[in-house]
Amino acid sequence: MLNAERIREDFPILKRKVYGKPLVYLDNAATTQKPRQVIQATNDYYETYNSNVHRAVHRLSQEATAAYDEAHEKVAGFIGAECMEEVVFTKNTTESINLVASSLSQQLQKGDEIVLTQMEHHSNIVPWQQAAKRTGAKLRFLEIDGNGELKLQHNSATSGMCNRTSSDLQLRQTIGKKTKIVAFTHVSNVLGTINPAKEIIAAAKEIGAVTVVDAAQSVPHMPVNVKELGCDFLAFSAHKMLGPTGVGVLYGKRELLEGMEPFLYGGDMISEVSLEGAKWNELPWKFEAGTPNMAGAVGLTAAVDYLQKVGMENVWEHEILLTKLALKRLQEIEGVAVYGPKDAAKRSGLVAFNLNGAHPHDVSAFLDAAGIAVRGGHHCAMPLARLLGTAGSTRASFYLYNTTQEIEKFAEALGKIAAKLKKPAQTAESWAKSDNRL
Ligand code: 7TS
Repeated sequence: MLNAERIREDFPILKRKVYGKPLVYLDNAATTQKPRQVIQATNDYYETYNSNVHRAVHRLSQEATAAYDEAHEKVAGFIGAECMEEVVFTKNTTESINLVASSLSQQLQKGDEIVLTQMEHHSNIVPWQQAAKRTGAKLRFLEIDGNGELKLQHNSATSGMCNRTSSDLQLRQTIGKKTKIVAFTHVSNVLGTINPAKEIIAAAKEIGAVTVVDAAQSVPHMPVNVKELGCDFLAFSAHKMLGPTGVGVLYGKRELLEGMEPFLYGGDMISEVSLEGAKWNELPWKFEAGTPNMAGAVGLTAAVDYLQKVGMENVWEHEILLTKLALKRLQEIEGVAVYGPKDAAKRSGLVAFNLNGAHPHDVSAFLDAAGIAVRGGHHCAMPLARLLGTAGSTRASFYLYNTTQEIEKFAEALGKIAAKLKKPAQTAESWAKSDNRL
């Protein structure tokens, strides 16, 4: 069990006030705040050993190189990768997915299929749309039900096959012989749904498809081990896990990364260049062209250290506690429609909702006036918003430094806003029943 009050001491920004009220920061799915340890590590880098990496022999460059390489080692250990060669640093999750989509698309042909889900962030849709356009491949989507979960558990009565679970069958209706890539979000940034990653990956493996996991909303919040998942690629962002902006991670199985073409070309990603051509550097540098974000990498090391000291099991347990409380309080407010699984065990630490037909931006603005930071809008998942029949939603998302008192404050403020708004609401129940709209 973690001590959120103690943890808050490490986050200078959490002491500030907004409009004279204590800040309640519940926009962690967008980006997280940084502890002093991360800020300090970044400062130390600039104040004492700032230098370019993998280039000069001078002392500063040696120190910067060691710290930059150590960041890869640290991340490899954090996610259970075999070695640092499997950890490529990018700018963010978006760039990590673009890298995979761009490199893998060179192996796609007309008629091949790429399977995504209906709950993807734009970062895990648009790169694949472009890959499909370039190659003639087709996109297919694992569908979601009215509860905001993938439709994997249905039709058990109709399966009629031995040694096959019903979910196996549902997966196999979409993931088939033509599927070359299965790319899906581990946790939805809108619904909070935790997808059955192992099951999806196993189904993809069976037909030899490559798997790409968008872990932007899972790695920061729960223990994630790439070997246990069995995925080929996994992407996430440092800024969503207490680290600096401008650093993303792409995990890739060594043999797959070795067989892929680079994404960007230039300095540091080569081993040899002549006027006629070039040879690529070894992993992971082959995919890290140009001067990287050294200070960001050092900050990421500090962020991983911080999370490991707290313990990812504890982070996760704390978020479940906050989510359960938030769900309970929101359901007590008349006119609130919460999206995603009702069962807190099936979801991560965020809650998206609508209130009395009010625009999410208005709800967010009301909450902002009370010092409560949430996000309103489509959350970069427009296809999902459309499926839900909404223009968007208001989303409160939690992290290790949030407290139960903050959830109470948030619910209390929302209760007051609800009382002001009179229009008839679309309730969670009516939404859940409208499965045919999905
Ligand atoms: N995938 C998921 C599931 C995400 O939630 C996000 C960011 C990304 C990819 C992209 O991450 P980036 O670091 O490359 O931007 N999601 C959000 C959000 O929900 N609100 O702001 C950013």
